[in-house]
Parts: sequence; structure tokens; C-alpha cells
Amino acid sequence: MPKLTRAAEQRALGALDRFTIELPSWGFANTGTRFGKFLQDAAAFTLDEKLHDAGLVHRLTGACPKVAVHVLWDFEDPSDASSGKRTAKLAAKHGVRIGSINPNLFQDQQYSRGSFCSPFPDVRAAAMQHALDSVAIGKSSGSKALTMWLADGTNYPGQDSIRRRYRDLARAYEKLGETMRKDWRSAQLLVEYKPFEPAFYHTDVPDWGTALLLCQRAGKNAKVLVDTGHHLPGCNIEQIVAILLEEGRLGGFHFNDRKYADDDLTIGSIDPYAVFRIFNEIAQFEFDTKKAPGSARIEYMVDQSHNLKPKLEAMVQTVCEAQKLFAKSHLVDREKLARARKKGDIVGAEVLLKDAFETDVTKTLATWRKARGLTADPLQELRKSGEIRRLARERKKLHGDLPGASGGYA
Ligand code: PSV
Ligand code: MN
Repeated sequence: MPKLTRAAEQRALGALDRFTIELPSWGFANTGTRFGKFLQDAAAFTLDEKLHDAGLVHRLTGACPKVAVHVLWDFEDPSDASSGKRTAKLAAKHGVRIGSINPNLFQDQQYSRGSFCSPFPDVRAAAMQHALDSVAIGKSSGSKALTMWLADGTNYPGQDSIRRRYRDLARAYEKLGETMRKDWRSAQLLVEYKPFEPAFYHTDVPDWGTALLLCQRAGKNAKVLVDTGHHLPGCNIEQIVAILLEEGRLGGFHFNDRKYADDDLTIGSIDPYAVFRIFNEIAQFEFDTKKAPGSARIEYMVDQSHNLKPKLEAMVQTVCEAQKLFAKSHLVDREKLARARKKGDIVGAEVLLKDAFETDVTKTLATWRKARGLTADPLQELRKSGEIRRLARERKKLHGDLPGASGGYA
């Protein structure tokens, strides 16, 4: 096991201080695969319950002050901007704040041919109205980000004009970016991409290049959001991250792990080294640019829906794993790495990364947690607390067997 030096540990502790992870409200509800959901009695049904669960994860880990909301799943009337304020109050009751606002432009029947890219002008207008309503909710809830993911695409060659769709899409993002610069200045517009699903022939925002083009059209408040599950197998995600950092357009992440496609597995469950390499690029960027840590304004968010793992456990496990890999990425001795690179020493450079990845940071994390009055092992603490069983009893009584992916609004 590589040795942990004092200087490296101090770097890791400092990095943990500024590392926060946003939790998704939908990660606590009964969600699943398109083949079905396996319901859990302890799953959250109402927004109050989702925020309660997020608050519990924050209390255990001390690293999750914000919760992302999905407009159609969490708000009864998306056109009622005042629900933003109510939601902010509800979040405060549970010790958290509202994070990114996720409009839903994929569930309504009218979107069968797309939203911003639909061939039908009235559908494109309805999509824009929903996006603008989401901006109003975001502003009134104190959120600082609008995350746009579109399911737009076609299933068959010839179905629609790819170029016409791109033109309408770019126009929509221009309008959204401009509106946000005027009405919601403190916020970022985050543009997510995904190569396929639900569309199977072409997807209108399939990759980071297209997302970047759309950000350039939207304006300087727009940045690309990298969902780690949204890449074709073998894709070098850390390279995408490095280029977006260089262009000043990395907005943040939706973290999850995958084996095959957009599998929504807990972070690091399949390939922890891949997550380390992503964090390493960010740490390297901060080192190279001498940027004040955290000033690049990168939103670290989780986007996971757990069909089988107990949702609260999965979320705590995710946060602890993310903290572990983030801390490790800050152990890399960047001066030594620069010297190895200058000499062309490939092996020496790689070993510096591998050593950092393989260093045990359990004690470092325990030190960080104890300094905040937290338990050294949040996952064990949750498992032995009996809290999930208690919530299951309480929620079963309240909701019976109702699936809770949506409904139960603010
Ligand atoms: C789409 O797969 C996605 O990654 C988007 O971020 C959605 O908002 C989210 O998942 C819904 O679960
Ligand atoms: Mn996502």
C-alpha cells in the first residue's frame, strides 16, 4: 500500500472541505427500469419525504447541502412560480437547499416527436413555456442551475430533418440563455447530452460536442453537463472533462456508474479508477491554472435511480465513495508529475496516479468527519440505526403500496 505523506493528507483534507455533492430527489422515490419497478416500503413518496431523506444523507455525511428537483415529479403545478418558495422552505426544514431544477420535456404525450425539436410549432412553444416556467420556479426557490436534458430524437432514418431539428433546438437554447441572463442572473444553464435512448436512430443532443455548440449559441451562462452514464462504451470521459475545462464550459456532473449503457449504478461500483481519473483532471486544472479551489463552479450531482438497493443506503454509499475518490485525486504529487512529464517518463507519471488511487484514505476521511462531529463511517451508522425500517413502517401506513416515482407534490 503506498504511503500517505502529511502534505498529501493536508491537500486531501482541504479538497474535502470544498467538495459537496447534490442529491436527486428522484433517487429516494420508487423508480426503476422500463420493465418495472420493485417497490420499497421505505421509498419516499411526497417531496417532503424526498427532502427528508436527502436531509438525512446530509446529516450523516456532511457533504450534501443541496437537492435537485424534477419539475413534473416534484411540483403539482409547474406553472405556479410560488411553489418554488414553498419548496425552499420545505428544504430548509430538512436542513438542505434546492439545487438544480430539471424541467421535464420527455413525459407528456405531446412530446412523442420531440420537444424543442418537434416538427409541430405548438409543441415547441409548449416546451419553451415549460422551460420558462421552470426558470421562474428556479428563481423563486433560490436554485442556481437549470439542467436541460431532452429525449428528442428519431427512431427511423428519414423520419425527420436532422438539420431543421438542430436549427429549432439552437434557437430554443438562444432564447433560454438570454432569458436566464436577464431574469435569473445568478444561475447557470446546464446542457446534458446522451447518445441514445429513448430515441434509437438519432438523438438531437447526442454528445458533448453538440452540447458545447448549443452552449455557445446560448451564451456565457451555459455550460455542458457530463452524465457519466451517457457515453458509448470505451469513451474517454476524462478527456471530455479536460477539454471542457480548457474551454471554460464544464458545468458539472451527473454521477452514476454503468456496465453497459445508462445503468444508473452507484458511483464507483464498476470502475472507481474512471471516477478517480475524472477528479484527477479537475485537480490538475486547478493546480495548473492556480485557480482558487472551487472557483471553476462545477456542480457535482448524483443522478441515480436505485431499483434494488435500499435507496438511502445506496445514496450514502455513493457520497462516501465519491468523497474517497475525490480525496485520492488530491494525493497526486503534481510537482513530481510535472517533472516526470518533462522528462518523458511515462511509467513514472502513471505510477504517481496509480499510487494516489491505491493509497488508503479511510483514516483521512475519518479525521475529516470527526472534525465536523460526524460519524467516521456513515454507511455503518445508517445500517445500524434502524432508520430505514422505521421509515418503511411509517410510510407503508401512510401510503400503502403506492409507487412513488411521481406525485406527492410540494
Ligand atoms: C436522462 O437519462 C437523465 O440522465 C436526465 O438527467 C434526466 O433528468 C434524469 O436522467 C431522469 O432520471
Ligand atoms: Mn442525467
